[in-house]
Amino acid sequence: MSSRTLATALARAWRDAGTSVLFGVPGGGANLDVVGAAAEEGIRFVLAHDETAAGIMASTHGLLTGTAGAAVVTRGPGATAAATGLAQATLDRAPLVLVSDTVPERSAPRVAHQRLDEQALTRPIAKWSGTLGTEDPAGVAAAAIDLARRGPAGGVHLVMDPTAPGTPPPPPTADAALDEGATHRAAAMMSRAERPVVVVGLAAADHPGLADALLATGLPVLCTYQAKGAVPDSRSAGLFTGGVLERALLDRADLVLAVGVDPVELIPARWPHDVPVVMVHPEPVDGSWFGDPEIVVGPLAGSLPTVLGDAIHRWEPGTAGNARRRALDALETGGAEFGPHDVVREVARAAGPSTTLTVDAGAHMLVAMPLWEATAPRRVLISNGLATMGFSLPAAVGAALARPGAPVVCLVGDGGLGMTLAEIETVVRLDLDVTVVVFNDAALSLIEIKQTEGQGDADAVRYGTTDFAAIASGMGMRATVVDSRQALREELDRVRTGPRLIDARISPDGYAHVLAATRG
Ligand SMILES: Cc1ncc(C[n+]2csc(CCOP(=O)(O)OP(=O)(O)O)c2C)c(N)n1
Ligand SMILES: [Mg+2]
Repeated sequence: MSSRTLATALARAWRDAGTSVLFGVPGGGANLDVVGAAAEEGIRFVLAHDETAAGIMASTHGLLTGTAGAAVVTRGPGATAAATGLAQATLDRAPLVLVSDTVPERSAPRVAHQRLDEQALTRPIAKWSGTLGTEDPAGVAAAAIDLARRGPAGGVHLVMDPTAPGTPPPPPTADAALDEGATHRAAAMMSRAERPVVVVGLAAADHPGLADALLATGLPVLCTYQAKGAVPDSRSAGLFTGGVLERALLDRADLVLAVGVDPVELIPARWPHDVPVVMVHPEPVDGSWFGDPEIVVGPLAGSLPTVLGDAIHRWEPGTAGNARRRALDALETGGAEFGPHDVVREVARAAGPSTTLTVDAGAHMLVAMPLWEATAPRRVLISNGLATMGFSLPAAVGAALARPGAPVVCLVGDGGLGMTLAEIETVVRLDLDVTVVVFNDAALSLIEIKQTEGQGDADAVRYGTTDFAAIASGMGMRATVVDSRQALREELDRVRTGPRLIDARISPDGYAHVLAATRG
């Protein structure tokens, strides 16, 4: 069998699943076959600069279009460079099918060049890793795509080898049936509670009718980072960070109802609240972070109405709004210098309601996530399960292609942008409406504020100042340096669409306060 035959089987399976864009960095014949076969099936190829970036673009595109993201990389260094992208998809529960070629099994005894055990490499970071080979490639490709999409979604790695039989993915497990006993126990707990707080997590973010159902109860609702907007921010009680930001509200709760909260969203801090917890989840889930919760497994459409019941609870009117405002107040620094709060507020002011925001890992995230108001789920995208730097620019590319005509704002630190800089050219080449805003403090600020005596000095966490505007200009992107709130405002008013970059020279002074107010 030829690699083209395998590529065609995969491209057809992608097409049948609704995939419209393939991302990647080709490295030779077999993976160019994937590019060519995809084109024949009407799937557009988008060339990235880096394999992890290609994976993040693809998984974001898959997440937002409800299909499976598609990425192609070459054997050896292509596969190793894709590792973080694959892990991001897996731990952030985004659907991705990554395909690489390999030194074919038949030539492996004499070819050592670029020969790696690619499946051993990706097995721990993929939802599943297997070979697309001669036995039923169409069936294997379709099953791999299905596996990537099933909740919890994740990254699947297919290694193309036209000389090997291939490995079928594990058969799908049946969707979990509703656990009636647990549903009724949970409903009884809820009806006894006077002040339950609801926490919405990523597995419930897209559940139809969720916001209406929760708001109708009058209960305060917190959303995890990845579920931000599931209940519009203007009506929620704010973010569930797992730290101290929402603690005043949770201290008053006598029950916590976690809806679709995936343990991957929960930071390593200990759960400090000694109240009953009910978890409602579409699939079996590990609840040990919360201690010993009552877990209701099954379709949310079946469990949630019963668990919510119709009891009247005892929260004072305005509780959610007060909790949200208290959290925002706690994050204020009162600093006079141009800082991250100014940047987020100005960019948010200029952004239209259809904007998608992507946020990177770093101290700027701690300001951006609570201050930005989301009106709908999946409008704010962040890597939280892997929490990888270098997420937001490739995610912005994936989001802009998934939502043509709608603007994307990419917030990123100078450290994270340094990791993905070349994708600025991708934004320009594709002429995407992406505004990149870099919080340029020439430092790994989140690490600097955590650094203590005996952990190195400034050299361990600080860079020299980089002129990101000059770099972006060199790649053909409109770009400006701003060093005041006024200058930022003027630039945002002057130019309303991307591709463009704003290099915001901020003071990181307020971050220590923000970290303490968020995490304690
Ligand atoms: C790929 C990767 N490497 C390292 C880290 C650990 N880390 C988390 S935040 C951070 C600093 C980020 O610096 P920058 O992008 O400049 O953002 P800032 O904290 O300054 O806002 C680091 C090193 C990570 N999350 N991901
Ligand atoms: Mg920085």
